Amino acid sequence: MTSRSSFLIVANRLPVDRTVGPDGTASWRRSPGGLVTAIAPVMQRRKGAWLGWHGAADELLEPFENDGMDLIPVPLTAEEVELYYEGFSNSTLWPLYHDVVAPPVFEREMWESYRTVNERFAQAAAEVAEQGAVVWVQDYQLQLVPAMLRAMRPDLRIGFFLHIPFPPVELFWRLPWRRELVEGLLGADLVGFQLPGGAANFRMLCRRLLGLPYKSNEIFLEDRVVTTQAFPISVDFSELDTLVREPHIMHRAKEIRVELGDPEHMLLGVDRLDYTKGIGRRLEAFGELLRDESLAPGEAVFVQIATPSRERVEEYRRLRDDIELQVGRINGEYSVLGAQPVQYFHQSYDREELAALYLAADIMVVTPLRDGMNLVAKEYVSCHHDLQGALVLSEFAGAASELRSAYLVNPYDVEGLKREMMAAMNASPHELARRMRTMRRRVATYDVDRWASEFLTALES
Ligand code: GDG
Repeated sequence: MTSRSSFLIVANRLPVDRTVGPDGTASWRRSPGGLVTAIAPVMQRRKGAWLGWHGAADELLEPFENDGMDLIPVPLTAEEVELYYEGFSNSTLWPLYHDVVAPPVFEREMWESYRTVNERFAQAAAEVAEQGAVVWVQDYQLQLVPAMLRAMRPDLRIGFFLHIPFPPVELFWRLPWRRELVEGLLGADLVGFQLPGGAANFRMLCRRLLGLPYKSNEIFLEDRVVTTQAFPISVDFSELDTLVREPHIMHRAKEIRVELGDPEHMLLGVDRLDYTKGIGRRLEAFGELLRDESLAPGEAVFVQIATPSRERVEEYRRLRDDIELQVGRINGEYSVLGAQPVQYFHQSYDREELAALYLAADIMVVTPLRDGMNLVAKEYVSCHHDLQGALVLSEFAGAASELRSAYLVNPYDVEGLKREMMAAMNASPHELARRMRTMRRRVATYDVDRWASEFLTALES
């Protein structure tokens, strides 16, 4: 591999996971998850390098190649995983940026660790970037990197993209380290957000906190201009569209329905097990539909895939217990012999099985309390070339601003949620096709390629 690159992605994680085969040999496999799903195809085409942590604490690894990408591991100690990753990133920033749907913790040693790790990432990027290279920094774990990197390498073109919402000024203001974070981001030439609202929150914050003037989407610093703009992330529409037309996926989708006992309706939820995703709300609504006898057990099955996530963070452990209690209660009350209304899986699936599940489901239920975008909603739409299937979608997901013909819901309003779920189940094929066609057109034209190329064009211009 080359020692220097003209195009660099800097992200908390490398886009691969290590797997150990039955004979004990380790290999790398592309990991699931929003960010990776979105960027890997772009990386392969541009033959760039990707810098990130490889997932094991206290281990130094040499750069390696996988799946056509040069991968440069950045080490983390076990203590840093606890303080920088589980701590400041996922116990402070994550809840704070998601409208405080869980209480953020503010601890100085977490902040110190965040700064140290960000410095290490910036240093590593500075070492491998060619003169004048384009560096694209990803997400909330690395918000200090742009300014640190600029100080080391003023020749670089630096972009930053935030995958999660950027909160209103009043919420961000609570952060004891608010100034450092904003100054960190302002080290970039281009700061990208999922929605125009996030970009507007950021500009407002720069004015209120640092007194910086702005005009339309440009913030004026003493010696440079920082552009802020929305780039709604998307999925690889054509890859999914092709995949679900494969006979073995279509066959598997039919098989899934049979295995579920041939219910009239199959509802599906696919999420990382995260408190922002509103899993409890949708289960509550489904449970009440059974209680009210709007649905009979056996008539509808709710399949909830809850991929294990951040399992060492206290809030996530509590959430798991709550959800599993709720699932147990609903099934205890409403199961009949041979038919369990909620099928819950705390497991990860491969992409093909996931595609078959999307294809099999006639109602996709996506009810986050707050979500930067939500790729699951767009993946579901990409899989329904049959123009059947309904998407029930939270107004608080970024995706709702594009997928206007979904059954839009406020997940805090359980009655509304029940109403829209029933409307989706009772819709005519004609109505479903009308909605699905509009949504597919949007995702097909604004796919992940377009997202990445619009960002990079804006960054390089
Ligand atoms: C963050 C932001 C933003 C899930 N379970 C499995 C699996 N997945 C895949 C889905 C989808 C991805 O993970 C999840 O993406 P989301 O967008 O829904 O949510 P976050 O993980 O919270 O992502 C979000 C995103 O970043 C991108 O910017 O949209 O708002 O929070 O692609 O398919 N994939 C496989 N097996 C699973 O069990 N293979």
